[in-house]
Amino acid sequence: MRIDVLTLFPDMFQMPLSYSILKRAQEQNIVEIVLSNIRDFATDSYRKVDDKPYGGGPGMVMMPGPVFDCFEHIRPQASEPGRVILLTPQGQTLTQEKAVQFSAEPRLILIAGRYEGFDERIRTGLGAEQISIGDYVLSGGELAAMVLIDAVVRLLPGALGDETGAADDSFCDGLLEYPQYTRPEMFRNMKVPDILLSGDHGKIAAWRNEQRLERTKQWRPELYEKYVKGQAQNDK
Ligand code: 6GU
Repeated sequence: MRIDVLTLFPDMFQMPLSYSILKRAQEQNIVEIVLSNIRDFATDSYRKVDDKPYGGGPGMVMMPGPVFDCFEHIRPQASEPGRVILLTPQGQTLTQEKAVQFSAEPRLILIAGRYEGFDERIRTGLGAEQISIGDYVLSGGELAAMVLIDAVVRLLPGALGDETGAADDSFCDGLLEYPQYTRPEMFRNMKVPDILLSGDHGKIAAWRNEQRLERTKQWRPELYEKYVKGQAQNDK
């Protein structure tokens, strides 16, 4: 997969991309992440990329020119046109289901905005879909783009050392994970549940399933309701 990121702050991406799974996935050519600085495509001597909104109002708006020029520079760099995604709080919320869909694409083109927003013609003219990472306001789309990249890249074949890894995650079937324990058996008077030490793999699997249901019901009742409805649907 190729992921292009159009941003005013490409340096913000260096740290998260240089550790752990994202680092290894790039080294192994599972993903190629190409950062482009929108400001490199500004045309005036001040390298201006934002301007006052028509009709008045507070703040500054990202100008369409530099974003279009940046986009048209990178688009022909790969044979695939790519799915164009604008990171904005107006977008649909990123879910595991969407991450799975994105992970099946050969190319994503992410556009991270700053300032009060994008000129509307960026969305319409580039045929972009909009994605948010939740109902709160960030100072820009960069952190959201990094969240999306992390969620997507770890799903690519070979990205996790252990191939079963992603299938076990919370949300892959709509339930939270079961509790995990490691050594020591007793820690500050807190003991590992006996069943995990029993060696009875059937009982352990059943216990873990119960725990997943119980925890989801208690902590994320809305996910639990959805899961139960889905199960009822499957039984029909
Ligand atoms: Cl994608 N951008 C901004 N600025 N704030 C957000 C967001 C994105 N997702 C949640 N909050």
